[in-house]
Amino acid sequence: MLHEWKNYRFEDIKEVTRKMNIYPVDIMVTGVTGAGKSTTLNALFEREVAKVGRGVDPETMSVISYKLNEVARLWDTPGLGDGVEKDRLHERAMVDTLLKTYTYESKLYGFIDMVIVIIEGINRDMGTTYKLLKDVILPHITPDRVLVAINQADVAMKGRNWDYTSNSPNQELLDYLDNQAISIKKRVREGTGLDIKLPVYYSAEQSWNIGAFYDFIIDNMPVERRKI
Ligand SMILES: Nc1nc2c(ncn2[C@@H]2O[C@H](COP(=O)(O)OP(=O)(O)OP(=O)(O)O)[C@@H](O)[C@H]2O)c(=O)[nH]1
Ligand SMILES: [Mg+2]
Repeated sequence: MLHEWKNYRFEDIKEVTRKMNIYPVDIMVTGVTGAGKSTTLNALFEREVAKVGRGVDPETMSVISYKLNEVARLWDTPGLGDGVEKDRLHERAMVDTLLKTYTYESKLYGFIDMVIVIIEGINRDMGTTYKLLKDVILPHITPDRVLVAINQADVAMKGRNWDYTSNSPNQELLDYLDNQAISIKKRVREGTGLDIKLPVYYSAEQSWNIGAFYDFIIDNMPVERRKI
């Protein structure tokens, strides 16, 4: 089934931006290198806007924004886990983005309205994600504006229990993903002290559950500008 994700729940997002009186809402997409941030953007745009890594090398090297439509803009970021030197640069670029401000009626506001942290379905090591949350994100934006989502649902069990014909998981994989979501929520709390909303899972590569991913974002959009 072909979706027009670009216009998905357009009126709902528009209503949120109308209430906040900002156009568009700015959403920063973060996560360790290879989590699938750029692939996620491409899934939403339904074309290759962001360059995706094809080898073992990380792909995105700077923060780049893409306007999805009149009401939503997405910010792709470079992933951490690419060596000490590069991580430092990438962290700086993300912090700079989170520190971007604008003035409206002589008050100062943060440019980025919300942050999505993308985790891989096969999340071996959560350490880099904790670091991202603790050192980069949480010092600069309040936790209610931070969401965690699980990508690569298709390979969460190393490709097992994914039906490539119907392009969907079987019940066993679904159960596994449900447990993963609960487990990640718990681990994030233990690792960072942050009590996140139960993550949704999806596959950017297979375009599966993109609607749930997008609903998660839309239903948890902030209600006001980000005061600094
Ligand atoms: N199987 C599977 N592979 C995926 C999925 N999403 C992304 N990938 C693959 O993971 C690799 C990395 O994807 P990217 O989108 O470049 O990851 P990124 O998070 O943008 O990485 P950096 O730009 O290095 O931070 C690519 O080979 C993608 O094809 C998914 O849902 N399932
Ligand atoms: Mg990328």
